[in-house]
Amino acid sequence: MQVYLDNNATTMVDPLVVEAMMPFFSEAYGNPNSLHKFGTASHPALTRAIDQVYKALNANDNDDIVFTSCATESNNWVLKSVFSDYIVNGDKDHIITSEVEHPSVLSTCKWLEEEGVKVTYLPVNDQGIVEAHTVKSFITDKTALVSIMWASNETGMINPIQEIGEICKEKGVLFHSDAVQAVGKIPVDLQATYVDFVSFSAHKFHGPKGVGALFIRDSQALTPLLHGGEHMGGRRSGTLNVPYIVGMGKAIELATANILDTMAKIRTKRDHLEDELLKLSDTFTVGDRTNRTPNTILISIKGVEGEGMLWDLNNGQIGASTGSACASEDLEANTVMLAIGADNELAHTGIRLSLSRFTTDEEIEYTIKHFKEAVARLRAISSSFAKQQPTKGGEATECSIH
Ligand code: C6P
Repeated sequence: MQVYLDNNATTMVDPLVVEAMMPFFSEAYGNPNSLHKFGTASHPALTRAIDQVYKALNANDNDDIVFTSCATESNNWVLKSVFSDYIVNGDKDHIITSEVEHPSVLSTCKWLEEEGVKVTYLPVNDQGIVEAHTVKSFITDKTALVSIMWASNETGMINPIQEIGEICKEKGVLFHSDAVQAVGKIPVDLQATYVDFVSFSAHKFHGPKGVGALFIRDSQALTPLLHGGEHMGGRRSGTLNVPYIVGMGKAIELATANILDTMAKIRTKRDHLEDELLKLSDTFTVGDRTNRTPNTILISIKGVEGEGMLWDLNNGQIGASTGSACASEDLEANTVMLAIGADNELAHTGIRLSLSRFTTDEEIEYTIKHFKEAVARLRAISSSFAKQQPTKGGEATECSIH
């Protein structure tokens, strides 16, 4: 058996999505900007994809949703263009984000700091949450933008986006949310939530890699990141990636059609897996389950190095991660666990397990068995664990690190 439990890194493309995309590679392959019939042949499918995305997110007709190449591009676009429009060409000088954002936000903020921007990296509480009152306390009349992720890729913890949005609105500050780990996993209603810019990416909800989008409330002005042939109304130049946009539309429709039912099914499997793994002594998971995306577990196993655990799981044909896929090669401690307050040793023991709607009960049972055996094997050879007093079972906790 093979078990893929790294769905926060990327997901399998749903076969129905592949089917929807296929005609646009070798049949209706014209450039949609061409005036001939080869170009216009893709227009109905593009219109449908746009409608699917608007409907899935309950966006308003006045809003703009612009397709990009990935969420990294969407995040770069917002941060760099707010810098250009409101800091270089305005009277602001400050951006607020959090310590636990994805590298596409954090690295861009570091670069902006070199350009003279003041950036505040907000801490998180012991649940890994950015608290709304903390955001409020750092906003000044020089703040141009608040950028806080909707849900964490590492812990799955969901931030109080509604509350933060209301604070930003009241203070007249632009609000961006990286919703890569929220869209397709939990309901995202953009008319019910005040947020100016939202980034998301198709490959996190069973669509293809290489296509993302940026939601822009009320189609407000934002200097383009890519200048060129005036595609997408001049918002983002570059020939439209028709098959991938069609795939994104189909994928978001499938992911959100019965989202509450899908969430409940995934949550049941995730909770069973988590309950079983927490029966191991000296293990805990990060964050309250009720405020977490239903597919995610970040578990810490005292005395077991994350990389060793990944290696053993991989030998058992189970794909998991120690955290964000883009940070998995550097063998550093999990930065989110450090931000929550774990010590360095503990922050090396995090394992992220992320399910999808395709994860089966059999795969969960197989993982429970292999995981427990792997922990026993690795603890037997772990010198740091051997040095500790043996702890009785039942001391495992879900929640925070103290
Ligand atoms: N996180 C993970 O293992 P792209 O691939 O550019 O469309 O998405 C980047 C991205 C942005 N924001 C968040 C919150 C993300 O989780 C990701 C991708 C993967 O956690 C790969 S690093």
